[in-house]
Amino acid sequence: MKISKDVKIDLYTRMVRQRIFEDETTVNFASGEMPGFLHLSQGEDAVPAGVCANLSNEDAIYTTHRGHGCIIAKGAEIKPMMAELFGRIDGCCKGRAGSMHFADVKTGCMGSNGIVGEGMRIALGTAFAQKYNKTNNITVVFFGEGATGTGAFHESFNMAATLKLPLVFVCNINLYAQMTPKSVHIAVEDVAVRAAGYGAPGVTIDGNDVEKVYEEFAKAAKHARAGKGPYLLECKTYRHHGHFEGDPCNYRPEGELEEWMKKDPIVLYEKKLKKEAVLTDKEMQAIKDTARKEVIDAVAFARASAMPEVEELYKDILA
Ligand SMILES: Cc1ncc(C[n+]2csc(CCOP(=O)(O)OP(=O)(O)O)c2C)c(N)n1
Repeated sequence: MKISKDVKIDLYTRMVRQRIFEDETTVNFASGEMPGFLHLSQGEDAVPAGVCANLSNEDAIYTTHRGHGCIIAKGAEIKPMMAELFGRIDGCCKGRAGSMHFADVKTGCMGSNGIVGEGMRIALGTAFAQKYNKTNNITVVFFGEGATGTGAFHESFNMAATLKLPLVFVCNINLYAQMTPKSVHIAVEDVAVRAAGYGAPGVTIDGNDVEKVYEEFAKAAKHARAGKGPYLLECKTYRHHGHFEGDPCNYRPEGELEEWMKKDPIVLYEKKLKKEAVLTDKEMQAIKDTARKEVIDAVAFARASAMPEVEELYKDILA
């Protein structure tokens, strides 16, 4: 597949926006301005970028407690996202959701989920509706390897395969489920092999290579849009931060983070883009500066937004 210059710049921009959003978030969280927990996905940035560059607003995504990157890559506005993290009324969920339960329906971000694996069951409903209404749209559910041991994963995959739903399962292997290494709780080297148990394709790729993710996800999306049912894309990557902000990471072997930092997807892609004369250092810096300004403006927007009134608790409730 020949990837155009515009797409390459788009992939780079999607990664940079995620990274800079989380850089700023870390600082504000540490200063105590943001309530709740924070799980960052820095280091995994190539996966949302490569996947979401293949999607439109009418395609749906579901993500996890570690979902900021996916939502930014899918195109949600930064200001309401930041206000949500600050728990303010101008947040994309009016300050009720916080980091772990973000949603932005107009860009197809149908929900994050703090319950490991449960996004998959909800994604089945969207995928079913897309098929039933003959839309040609697809649903993508992101999750970590920890979720592949849940009943939700197997039940959802089985149902998606049986009903031939347009649902792509994207598994980010970041080597740990909380503090538990993958080797301790998963019996197979590549979880992609599990798709065969449901008669679906399963593919394992380098999740730090954004163009690889883009190309391989394009195949998965084509499969799902053609009515052939689910697809499992396993992306091997690493999270630079701890499981949550404040995690001392004392379970990581010495030198592991340093080895993975050499494979930082943004740094790798910058080298490639420069070598191919797609972008100069100055142009890449300009993309970063734009992203940083956007995030700094979003922090000011969030700080200026009011806290929700108590009555807000009783609105938007369906019974
Ligand atoms: C059903 C359920 N069990 C346990 C937890 C506690 N928990 C929160 S995150 C997590 C690990 C998730 O690991 P993984 O799915 O690999 O995602 P990652 O955090 O690596 O992105 C666990 C066990 C939970 N939130 N939900």
